[in-house]
Amino acid sequence: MSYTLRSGVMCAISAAALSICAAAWAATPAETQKVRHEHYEKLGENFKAVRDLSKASPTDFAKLEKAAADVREASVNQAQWFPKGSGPEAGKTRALPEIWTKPADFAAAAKMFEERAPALLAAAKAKDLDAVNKAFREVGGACKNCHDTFRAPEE
Ligand code: ASC
Repeated sequence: MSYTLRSGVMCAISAAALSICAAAWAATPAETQKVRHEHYEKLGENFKAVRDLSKASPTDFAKLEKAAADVREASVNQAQWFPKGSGPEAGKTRALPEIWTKPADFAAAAKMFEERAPALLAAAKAKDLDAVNKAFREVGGACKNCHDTFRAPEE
């Protein structure tokens, strides 16, 4: 369960309620861009935390599992972060127009991450660092796959 605060309303987002909640949620395109940016930045931090924790010796498996769980949660329903109108037309963003002009390809890229993330969490739960490293590389490949087509390079 994740929560998003919009216009003073706490949206409790379950998988079923998500589309309704997400629709109510994006106040302005600029605000959508901002919360999207923060969301993916936090995902990057959690992903790097998984890597760093997997290399620490001894590692903190509770922290590793929490970071992996947050990565997994971020992999679900990514479409919510990309409502129509929140691309470059709405302000400075590295989200490319292809997200909206090639929706099937974008959905496939998002699905790749969603399908690979559970193995990372399972490996962390199992305290299996070899499996964590393998899943980390696979999830990283999904990040890169999407970024190659749908995210502009850093300026
Ligand atoms: C990260 C991060 C990404 C991905 C990507 C994987 O840690 O911030 O965007 O990994 O570089 O290839």
